[in-house]
Amino acid sequence: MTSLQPTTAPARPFLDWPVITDPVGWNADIALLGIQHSEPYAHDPFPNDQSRAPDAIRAKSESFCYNPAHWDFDTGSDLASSLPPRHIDIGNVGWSGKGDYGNYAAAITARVRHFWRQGAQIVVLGGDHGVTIPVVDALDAVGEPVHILHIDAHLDWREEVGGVRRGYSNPLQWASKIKAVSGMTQIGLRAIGSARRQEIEAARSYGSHLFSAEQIHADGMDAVLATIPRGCAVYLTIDADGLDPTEMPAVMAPTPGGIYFRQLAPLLRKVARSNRIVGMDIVEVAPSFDFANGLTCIMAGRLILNVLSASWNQGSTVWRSTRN
Ligand SMILES: [Mn+2]
Repeated sequence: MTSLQPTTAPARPFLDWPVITDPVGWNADIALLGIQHSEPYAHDPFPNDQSRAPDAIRAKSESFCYNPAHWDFDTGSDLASSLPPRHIDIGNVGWSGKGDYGNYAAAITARVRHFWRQGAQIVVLGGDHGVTIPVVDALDAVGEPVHILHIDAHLDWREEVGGVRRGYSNPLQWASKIKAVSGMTQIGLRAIGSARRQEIEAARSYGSHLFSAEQIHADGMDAVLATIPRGCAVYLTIDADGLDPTEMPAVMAPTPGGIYFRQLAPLLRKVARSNRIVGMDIVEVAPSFDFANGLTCIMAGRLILNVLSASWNQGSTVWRSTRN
């Protein structure tokens, strides 16, 4: 078994959370972790822009949560009294790009497994979408079946690209092979990505529920919600390009026609109140393009806070009942 290694302290913490990089102190109800790299494809630069996102999102903390004691109208609560006392920022895990990617990935999986064994909720700041892979590899530690809710313009169902299986085009295909994953809902799909006819057919034959962004604009989120078994544990993976680029412009693949915050935030709060969201990631934020007041990082922060607050505040019992 891999022994837990310390992480690297971020430039500043997420909100005002305690930063604990030493595994000795890793006891938490909520643990936030930056994961900077996935397995790189030969055609991409290393490190990529998304590897800077964990600290770029943290740096906007005051913009997405001016004061945790103040009222949050999104969630009808204040964050400070909603969250359980033990919420920590455990820093970042990075990789030099040299040596064995598998060792780096295994160390991430061990860290996440540690927190899931404690019954904690995990929040991951990516990184590109490949960072989801070592996280979902730890889902066995949740101890019950987990449904994956995926927001993305793209299907991300490639088995391999140029021989690489753990990059940003692979995460949902990878997750579909994991025993603890009991089902999948993928929303926001549109335009053209790495998926071909064979990947669409593979996702459908697996039983993944696919919703294009257009379907959601026409029919709303009720049909999406109906595909998530009530009471089932959920892992949430948000690719920033699933949102409309007018709201999350700083992504590598800006794609018109995306999901809006006003559609996604209420869906996530509903899921968080009826299902235990055991973990979430937000990936593919590209800070170099975040010209408009850091809007993309602010959106990322607001989505996280909507999930955390709805998961833990007084109106919700799914997490508090596991703690009482
Ligand atoms: Mn993706």
